[in-house]
Amino acid sequence: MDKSYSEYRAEDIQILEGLEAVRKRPGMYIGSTGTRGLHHLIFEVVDNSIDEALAGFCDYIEVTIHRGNAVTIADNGRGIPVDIHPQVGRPALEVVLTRLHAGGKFGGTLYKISGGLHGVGVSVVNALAEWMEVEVKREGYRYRQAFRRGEPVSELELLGEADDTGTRVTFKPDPKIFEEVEFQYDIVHKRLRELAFLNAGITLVLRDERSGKEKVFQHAGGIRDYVRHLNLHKEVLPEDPIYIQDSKQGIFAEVALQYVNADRELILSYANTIHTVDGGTHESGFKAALTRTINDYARKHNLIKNGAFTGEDIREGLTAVINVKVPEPQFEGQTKTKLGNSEVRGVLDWVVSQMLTSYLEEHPAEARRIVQRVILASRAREAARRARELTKRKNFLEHSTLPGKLADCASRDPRRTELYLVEGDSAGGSAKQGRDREFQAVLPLRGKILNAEKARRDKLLGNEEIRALITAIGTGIMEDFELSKARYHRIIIMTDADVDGAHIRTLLLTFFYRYMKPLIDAGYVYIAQPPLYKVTPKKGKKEVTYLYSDEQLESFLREMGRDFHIQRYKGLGEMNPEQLWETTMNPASRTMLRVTLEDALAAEQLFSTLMGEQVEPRREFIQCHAREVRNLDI
Ligand code: 0RA
Repeated sequence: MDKSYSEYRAEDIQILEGLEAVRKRPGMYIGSTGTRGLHHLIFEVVDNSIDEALAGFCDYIEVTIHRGNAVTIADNGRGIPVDIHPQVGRPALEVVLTRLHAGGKFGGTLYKISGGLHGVGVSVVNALAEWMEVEVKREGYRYRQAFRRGEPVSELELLGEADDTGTRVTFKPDPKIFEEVEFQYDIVHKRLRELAFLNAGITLVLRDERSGKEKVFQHAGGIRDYVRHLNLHKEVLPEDPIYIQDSKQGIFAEVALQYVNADRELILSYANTIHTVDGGTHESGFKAALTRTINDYARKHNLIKNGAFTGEDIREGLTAVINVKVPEPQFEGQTKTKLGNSEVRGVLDWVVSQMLTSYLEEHPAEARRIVQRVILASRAREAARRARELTKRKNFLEHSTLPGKLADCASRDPRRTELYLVEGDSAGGSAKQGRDREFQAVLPLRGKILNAEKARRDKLLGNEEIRALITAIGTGIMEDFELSKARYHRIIIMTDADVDGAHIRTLLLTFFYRYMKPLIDAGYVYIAQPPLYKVTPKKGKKEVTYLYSDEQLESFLREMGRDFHIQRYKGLGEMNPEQLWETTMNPASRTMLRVTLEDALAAEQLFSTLMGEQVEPRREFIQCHAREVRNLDI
């Protein structure tokens, strides 16, 4: 890209301290040394490339996962500077890679991605890499330097001439630091797609040399495309998402929104590309403006008699993505996922009021339909409230006795207790025998009956399986939901590793997402990870090993080299109670996945596609995935 903008001088880089601190306490810098921290290494480097893009110097970023788990991040930004740093007397590249430094000082980037877990610097990645190699093209030349565990192992070398610019970082995570060094395609995929939505105009490419998978992310429509993607295969209003964008007081703000025919509300907010899971001032400014603007419009056009719509009525069925760029973001809360800058609230409120008012005035047909939707939501809420008071629904949810199929646990302390949702009666039997009945409860569910689940609430409550589930969990659903009434703080979905199992998991996640969303927000929902394989040596001591993925099996066989008998589990029913306990239920030895809102949302989207009103997307999906589905069911 254009070199004439390079205003950076080496003395801009502030030096703080060496990297021993990072290797001593990696968690302090990257959050954890588990899967999350591992992937953070990639995202840290990508964030640096995104910073180049935000500063206007980069529009292409490529991530390659190599065999053996090294990874390359390449961009076409200005390239890390290579001139000699005046204080240190070393090339700036070496300084950037070997010293912790203060962010926000380089090259006059307007919106640096910093705060939260991000923004710790490429040097942190270097420190936690077994080895790293950095190649830079800058000012007509190509350079290279290599490192090991954060220390340079070569001088900065001049490799030759170059007619473009960019940075290419390749590293292998240090197995001495990380418990797990296998990069997961899906995690990287998710983040790169998100970054492509948040930065319209940038092309991100993901390549996985282990599997040959490759994906290009490029969304000219930015967050409008994001909203379309979230609402895929749903009935939407308006046809094109409403898009709002403006800059005020150095703060850039954009919002895209659209309604769907459902009763959930989905607002995703971002600040400097960080997903602010706990919201913050950008979200509250947006909500305030949305409520006021819709009420003002309805009043002005005599669509509302007296009173006002509540924010909840107005947000029913809403999908919105909020994206702000703030020069000095403050992230609050334990997980640093809440935007704190108070000036942002006013900016969002102003920008959204102004532009949404214009939109409504200029699109009277859409505006009327939106208000009508809100009126329906408001009436439904009112009717539901009255019905609740009059009928036995509340009684049913609160006082009905526990379902007969539930094998409850002895403890009544929800912080300790777990509920296993198990597919089918036979696996249910093994789980009941294998569990620790002190704190583990088991509820067997029958897949076929669950299949009758329909979006309508009354139908839903008529379903016996669903009723058993609701009473066992104890929280009630939707407006009646009360987290404090949860009878278990871990609700664990345990299904077979086949198509039916995947189907039931999708159904359950969709149900939780639509009717008990706070349960997911609270982190109470888990997916059990039963082993896929049991291997026993053919000769010698018959020591049994359980393996949980194809990758694990492969590396186990590669390392051990001996002859093994391999059994692939087709279902939970093939394990006896002791095996099920040891491999999947025993807290001391099991692994579980905690379900995130994104996981549940993805399940809900899959469910809409498969079960929704629209036939065409379902046919397409089944045709597209027929092969994978067959492969799954071995
Ligand atoms: C320090 C200063 C400048 C850019 C960078 C570092 C930089 C780091 C990375 C990491 C991956 N890709 C990157 N691209 C750039 C500013 C350079 C200037 O002002 O010319």
